[in-house]
Amino acid sequence: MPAHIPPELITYLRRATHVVALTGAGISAESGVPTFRDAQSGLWAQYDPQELATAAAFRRNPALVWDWYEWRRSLVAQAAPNPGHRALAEMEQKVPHFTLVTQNVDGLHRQAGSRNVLELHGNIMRNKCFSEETVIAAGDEEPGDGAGPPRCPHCGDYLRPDVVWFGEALPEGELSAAMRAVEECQMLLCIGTSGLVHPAASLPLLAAERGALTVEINPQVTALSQWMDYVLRGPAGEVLPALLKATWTSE
Ligand code: BJW
Repeated sequence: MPAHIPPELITYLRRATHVVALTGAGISAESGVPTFRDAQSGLWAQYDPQELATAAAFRRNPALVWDWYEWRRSLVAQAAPNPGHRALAEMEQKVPHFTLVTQNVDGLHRQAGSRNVLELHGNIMRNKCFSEETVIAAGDEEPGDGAGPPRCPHCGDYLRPDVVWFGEALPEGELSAAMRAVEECQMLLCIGTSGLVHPAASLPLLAAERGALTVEINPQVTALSQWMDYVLRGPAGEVLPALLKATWTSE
């Protein structure tokens, strides 16, 4: 049963001219993509994702980190957008200015039809050179040494997924566009994120500081819950379609 949606929240959303949605792994959970801090399954159960998503881990054991990403890519390749992704794509059509800021690397928002998407942590389906950081198109890689990752066709170093690891800077254009949108919006929806990883986790606080109404959509309490104006407890795949319907079918 989806969370109760307060009527004043519906009125606010209906009148808002600029809305930001910040999403995290939870929105893709109902598509079968495990959240980042979920227990890993099978072979990977013995590894902590926070220990694998670093340049130091890749340097130490490129084959191990590459294989982990190959496993996750196979999950993403089988996944399809769920009603939560689709509700956000539809909301973009209703709100005059709608910015979707995602920490997810799975590309499911664009697949669902969202257009104004800022990917803060990159995209798992792209590769780049470990040393030069040039993005290498699929098919242009040089073969690796058997078990290891493929090689850069220009310099011969390893390729790595084009995602943001701990200790690395977020893509500058995406981060500054996200901050601008957050500073200007009237409402921020914070969906399916634990709110533990910065700078993404600071965005809802920045929105609140600038006077936007903040709403969390998550079945669990998070590090951000206490700062939110409204909390809708429930899975995004149920709460978002309910919010969309309540806001735009009774006008
Ligand atoms: C549902 C649901 C359903 C379940 N519906 N919900 C300030 C303070 C402290 C530390 C720092 C700070 N600033 C920077 C740092 C350091 C660090 C950091 O934040 N560390 C913390 C862990 C302490 N940050 C960084 O290192 C960042 N870089 C940086 O700051 O660089 C500075 C710099 C500047 C200039 C030069 C050089 C450096 C980079 C962070 C990169 C994060 N990367 C990852 C991996 C991406 C690639 C990959 O996927 O492998 O991004 S880590 C991981 O966490 C991934 C995620 O995008 C990110 C956030 O996770 P998310 O999405 O919140 O997922 P979960 O699993 O945590 O939560 C899921 C939620 O869903 C839960 O709440 C569930 O309840 C919920 N849920 N089902 C709705 N159906």
